[in-house]
Amino acid sequence: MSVIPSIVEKSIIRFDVDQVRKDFPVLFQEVYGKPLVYFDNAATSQKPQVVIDSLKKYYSEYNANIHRGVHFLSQKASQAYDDVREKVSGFINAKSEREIVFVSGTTEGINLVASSYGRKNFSPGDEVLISTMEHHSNIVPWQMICEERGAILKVIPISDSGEILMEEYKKLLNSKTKFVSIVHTSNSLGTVNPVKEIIQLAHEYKIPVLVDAAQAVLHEQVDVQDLNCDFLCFSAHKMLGPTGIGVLFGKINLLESMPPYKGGGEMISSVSFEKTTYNEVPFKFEAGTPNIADVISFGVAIDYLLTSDRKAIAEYEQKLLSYAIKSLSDIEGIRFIGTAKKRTSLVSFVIDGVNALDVGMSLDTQGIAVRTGHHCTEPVMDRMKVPGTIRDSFAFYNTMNEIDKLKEGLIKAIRLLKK
Ligand code: 7TS
Repeated sequence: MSVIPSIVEKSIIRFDVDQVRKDFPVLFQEVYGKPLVYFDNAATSQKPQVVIDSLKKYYSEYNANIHRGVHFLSQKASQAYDDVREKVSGFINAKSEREIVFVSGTTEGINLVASSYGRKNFSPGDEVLISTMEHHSNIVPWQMICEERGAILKVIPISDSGEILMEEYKKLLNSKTKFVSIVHTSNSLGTVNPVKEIIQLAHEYKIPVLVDAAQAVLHEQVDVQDLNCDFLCFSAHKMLGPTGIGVLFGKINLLESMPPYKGGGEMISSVSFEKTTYNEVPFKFEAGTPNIADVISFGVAIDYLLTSDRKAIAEYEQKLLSYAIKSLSDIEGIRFIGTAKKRTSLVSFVIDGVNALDVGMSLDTQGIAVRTGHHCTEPVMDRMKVPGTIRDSFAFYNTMNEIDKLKEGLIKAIRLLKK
């Protein structure tokens, strides 16, 4: 990566965004005759050339199914695939690579835990806690399993600024609570939650906690041992990797206690019509041919991030955030939704008298990609009493100049729409 990795250099911030941008080919194009400004990074990040190249290399040089062929290609693919599990384990500081289950993304990770852990452990009258600011993927799987098991889904309220009300959370914890599932960083408000404290409080009641880290892993170092979370999920495509692959981390004793989620090849130890026995963790949860190519290129994305100066990146992204808040604040009629003290690099807002979708479409014609709507967090929109927001989510390859273009674009859109 183009960020200078030397320890000596790291003591002063030298983050060269122009160099970094060269790693991301998609950024160098025009949309409707305008240079692309990509501000939809919370939906999916762009991919560096090395990640793109690794997919091509796999398919053109060593495509083979893994863990079942004695031949050269299969062994090479198996080794590359297995190496990534170890890499992911190091990336989030898991105790062992056995705690890493490959899934298709955050959504599948949460569904796996809700189905497998929930079906085994929830009984009628038990309570499951989530917060108002969850993505739908951390709401619906819990609703489904609660309905099936007769358990009750309880919701931790949030403040007007979009922060978890910790006193309310404490009041909701009790001996009937069987699980807490909480988002690390909100995709629609930008709030970074005090997850470590949330986990500590739940553990006082011996309640396991799942952390949805989909929006966290690109922007900060997430350490599962430091957090002491029981489960954690994230998606590769939001952290420079390909779509279709993600991670469920689970503490080994919990994963071992859980029944399989899907049946098929790879997840078994032996099969007969009388009795089938299951493979050990994590393979017990990985039925069928896995997403080999995407796992391998996910490993390349992790390497890219690990060889970069993540502290410098985080500081740069916070600068982008401050700059955006400051410069967009003087747009007439703007109201930011989500003003928590600790926030990731995204802004979400509404503008008086104009529809968010119309603004998004107008920005698109100017080459600026933003997201509008409820961002799969409808309860957040209800809580904030807005139908949807305009969301600009930044990554380290974005620039202050692009934020200036966004401001100009917004002013132009408002002028056109208010006519
Ligand atoms: N959790 C959070 C906090 C998210 O932001 C998302 C996706 C998910 C879970 C689901 O991730 P997936 O990879 O399984 O789909 N968020 C968004 C978004 O903000 N815009 O598009 C997808």
